Amino acid sequence: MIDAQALGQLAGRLRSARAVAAMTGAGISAESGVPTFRGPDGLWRNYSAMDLATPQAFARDPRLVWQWYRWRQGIIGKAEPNPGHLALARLQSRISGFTLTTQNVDGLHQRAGSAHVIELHGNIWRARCAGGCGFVRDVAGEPLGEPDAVPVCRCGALLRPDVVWFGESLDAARIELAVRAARDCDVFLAVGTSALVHPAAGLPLLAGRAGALVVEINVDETPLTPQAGLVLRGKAAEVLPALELRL
Ligand code: BJW
Ligand code: ZN
Repeated sequence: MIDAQALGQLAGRLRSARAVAAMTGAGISAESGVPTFRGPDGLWRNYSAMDLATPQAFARDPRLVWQWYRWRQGIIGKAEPNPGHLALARLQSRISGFTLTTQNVDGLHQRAGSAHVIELHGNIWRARCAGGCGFVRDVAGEPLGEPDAVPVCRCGALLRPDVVWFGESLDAARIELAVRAARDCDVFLAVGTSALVHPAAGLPLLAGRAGALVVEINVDETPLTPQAGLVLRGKAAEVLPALELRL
């Protein structure tokens, strides 16, 4: 049962807000059938982050890394945006100064109609040169050679998924935009994220310190919970459409 009082309170704050920032994590895509990372059914239960999501892992075994990303592309390719993605896209058109930042690489926000999405951790539908020549290729719906092969850049170096792995810096322009949105907002919505991975996990804290109401929408408690001014326990795909109805 969604907390109706908290929902009403939040709707009121959103109506009077000058700027709103939302940041999503894997939890918003759970209802679309995309696995999250942490938790009982999370990817890190069966796969080691250090073997798959670090530059060292790619240097050691690029084939294994590509197999894992192709497997995830297969799941994401069949997934559809859910009512949570759709509600966020509509919130953007109804609320002025709405900025959406996501840690997800699945592209489901854009498919739901959200515009100017700040993708902090990249996008699984792009590949880029691992050798640093700057080449980036859209790989949506495109077989990258043999299923088990490692795709090669036109410069001869290997291509890699255009995502941000542990130990890698986030794109400076994107994190700068996300920081600005967090600092400038009146309400910050943290949706479906474990709030463990930095620097993304620091954004709601930044917003809170700058005076924003920080709202957590999540099925479970996270390290952010004690810092949140308002907590809506529940599935993003249910809470966000319910919130939209109250606006
Ligand atoms: C639902 C739901 C439903 C379920 N409805 N909710 C400061 C302090 C400590 C460490 C560091 C620090 N600064 C940097 C670091 C190191 C590291 C880090 O943060 N480590 C921590 C884990 C300790 N960060 C980095 O390395 C970053 N780089 C960086 O900072 O560079 C400079 C630097 C380097 C080294 C040292 C210091 C500085 C890069 C991080 C890159 C993260 N990459 C990944 C993979 C991306 C590509 C891919 O997808 O393959 O990004 S890891 C993975 O975690 C992925 C996610 O975007 C990210 C966050 O996960 P998310 O989205 O929160 O998902 P889950 O699964 O964790 O949580 C799901 C949540 O949903 C849960 O809470 C559920 O309850 C909830 N949920 N169903 C609502 N239906
Ligand atoms: Zn190249």
